[in-house]
Amino acid sequence: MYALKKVTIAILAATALISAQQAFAKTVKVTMTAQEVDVQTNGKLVGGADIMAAWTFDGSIPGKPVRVEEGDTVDFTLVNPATNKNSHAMDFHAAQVSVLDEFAPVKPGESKHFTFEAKVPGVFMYHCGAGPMVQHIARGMYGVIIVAPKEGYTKAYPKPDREYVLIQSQYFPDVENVGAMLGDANAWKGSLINGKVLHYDPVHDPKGDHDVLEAMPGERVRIYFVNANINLPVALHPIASILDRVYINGNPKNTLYGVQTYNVAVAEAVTVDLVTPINDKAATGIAIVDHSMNAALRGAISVLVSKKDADPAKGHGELIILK
Ligand SMILES: [Cu+2]
Repeated sequence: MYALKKVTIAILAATALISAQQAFAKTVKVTMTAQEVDVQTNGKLVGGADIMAAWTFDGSIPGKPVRVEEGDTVDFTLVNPATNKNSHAMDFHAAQVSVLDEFAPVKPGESKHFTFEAKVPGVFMYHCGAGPMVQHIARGMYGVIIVAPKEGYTKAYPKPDREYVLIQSQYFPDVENVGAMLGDANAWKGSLINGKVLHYDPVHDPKGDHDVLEAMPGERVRIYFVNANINLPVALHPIASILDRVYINGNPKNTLYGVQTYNVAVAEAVTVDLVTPINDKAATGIAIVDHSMNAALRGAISVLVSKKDADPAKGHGELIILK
């Protein structure tokens, strides 16, 4: 009798837990519009042009970050205006659906609606999957979806003081030459970080207008990194620091500690934590680079400045991506 009572209590407790989780799960509406527009890339720095005839989600490279919690339902609509010339599509790496249905191309003048449950926590790429996919990604149609673990912050996944998104991609000046993107190693001229060559690097591009990443001394800075390259892995490395933690695929269940360089595969995303040094005398800098030199010196360097008077807005809200 006693055992039966115990089992009953356990079942009731489990049921209560499940319904509590269901009660917290939300539906998050996300709408994106495919836009074929010119975008500033600073490509001139690596022998291209400053303006790229881009294809984008909502007019910018990358598209906007999508943030949900594990268990949430993403209610997604892709609008492809009649003014566009090409079909576009959406491939969320956080979704487990049908490539032939949800991810199918959408013609100009049409739109596509689908939903999926974000069942797996972590950080995931999204991109346009319309053909030729290589061209749609190279022209800028990608972004990140961050699925926060349902446990929230824990000892294994501490609350960060600031968060930034960095998305790296290969820059091809000739966006029409699909064959070269696939087969000509010299067609690739540099690296874009959040859509621009040396986007956050005033050291190698002193004439540019650079908004560097900022933090205060001793802060935990969490970086959501996506490798949106067409063909090349990224040797993600913080110069003058060590990655305090690497959450493989952004999932706290896959944590590495004290890592100098983490190899990020094409279409992989990873969450890494840096802790800025304590220095009362001067500002300090960390350069987050792709240690593959042909990528670093042609665009893939981002400077994180640690200083007492760091901009309190940076690394929060919409400023997890600096323009
Ligand atoms: Cu597209």
